[in-house]
Amino acid sequence: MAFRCSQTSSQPPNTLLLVLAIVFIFFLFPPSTVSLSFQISRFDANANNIVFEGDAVPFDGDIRLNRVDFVTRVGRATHSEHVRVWDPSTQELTDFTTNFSFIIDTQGASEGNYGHGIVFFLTSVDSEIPPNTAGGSLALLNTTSLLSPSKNNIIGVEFDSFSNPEWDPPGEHVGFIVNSLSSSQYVSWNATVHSLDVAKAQVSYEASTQKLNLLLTYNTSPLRYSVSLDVDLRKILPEWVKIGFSAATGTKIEIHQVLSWDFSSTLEGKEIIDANNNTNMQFVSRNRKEFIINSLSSAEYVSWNASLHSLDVANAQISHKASTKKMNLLLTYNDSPLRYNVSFDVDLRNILPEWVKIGFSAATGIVTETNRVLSWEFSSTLEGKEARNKHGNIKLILGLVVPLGALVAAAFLIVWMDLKTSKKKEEEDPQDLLGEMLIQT
Ligand SMILES: [Ca+2]
Repeated sequence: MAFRCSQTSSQPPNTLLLVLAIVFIFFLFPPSTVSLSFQISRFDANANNIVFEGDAVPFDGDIRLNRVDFVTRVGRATHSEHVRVWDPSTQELTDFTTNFSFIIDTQGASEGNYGHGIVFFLTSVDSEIPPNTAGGSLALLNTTSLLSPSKNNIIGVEFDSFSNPEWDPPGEHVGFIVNSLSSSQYVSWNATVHSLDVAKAQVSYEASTQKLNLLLTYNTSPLRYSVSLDVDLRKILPEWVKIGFSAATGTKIEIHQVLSWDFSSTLEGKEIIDANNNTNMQFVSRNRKEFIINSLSSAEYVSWNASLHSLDVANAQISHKASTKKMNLLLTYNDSPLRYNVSFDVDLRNILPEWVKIGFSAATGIVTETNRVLSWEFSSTLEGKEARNKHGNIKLILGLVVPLGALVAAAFLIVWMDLKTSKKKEEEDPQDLLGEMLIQT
């Protein structure tokens, strides 16, 4: 009632009408979808178009994929935008072409004493570096995922500088890998011959012939490497993929750097993604790395020897007292009188978020041991109910959709009211027709 009164008693809000009409038209005709195309001649440290995982970092305008001050490292750099490979409703495939330049520096090591190479890959958008993928696994597939190749959804162009007898052909090679670390097609190649030389790779896919092609040339060498693979990408990849580079070192190392990268594909489409989720993924990865670096040095410790207690059952008690902010460890053994006691002053509020997960981790390296947990109990005192939101993304979308729906409905109502008013006014004053003109456009 009050609304009607104000409309009839004042001038129509023409500016508001214009804004609401634009909002309405935007939702009726969203911006057209486009295929992916980009050209990067320099990887700026502040740019947000590349997602870095593991060791990978921007480095003087390049991407450095691995650290070389430690062994067995992994790194990945992928583009923040995804590529539509095929359309499930029409079965249409994309064409794409990508050019990138890179350097592998074997640091003067002799053949067989450097490794393990770079891969340009296309894979599922939610793929992150799997655990245990240093060395010949090239930060892509581990011994678990290799057992189920049909679940992997990955195609890679590998520049493999170390021949792993478990899955590689003899000698270094460049070629294609499909859901596996074994090359589907390859040619022999040698990283020592081209160490520090700028490699220029072109990888292209032609939808009409279903051929994937690699051409590799070098700035200061006449050598050229060319490999092709017949592959129907629809049988390997999902509709949308992420693209990028991975590299790994093992006990043999080398430097992997990507200098430039361009890409273009033809198939259009609009991916429904939650941009916030991607940002979080990147944040978590970076945090994870930092956390590992910060925690590998013991804050407090006592000497202890695993071989003294091998196969003996260890009983560990870890407690935290809020009043003293002390964390205590008491470690005893079933068959030994030795006891280990460590205390650590720590304000957990400075280290941990409100809610945490608790558990155990273990790892083996090139030397191994067996680690087993036999029993576990836990109790804490602080009460509270964790606001777990498994459908956070959906709620976010709903949270936006409802007000937008209300906005569009309000736009309709106001425009309709204004039309009524304008028509009424037109009978009295035919000059003021803005509201009606907006309706006609
Ligand atoms: Ca290899």
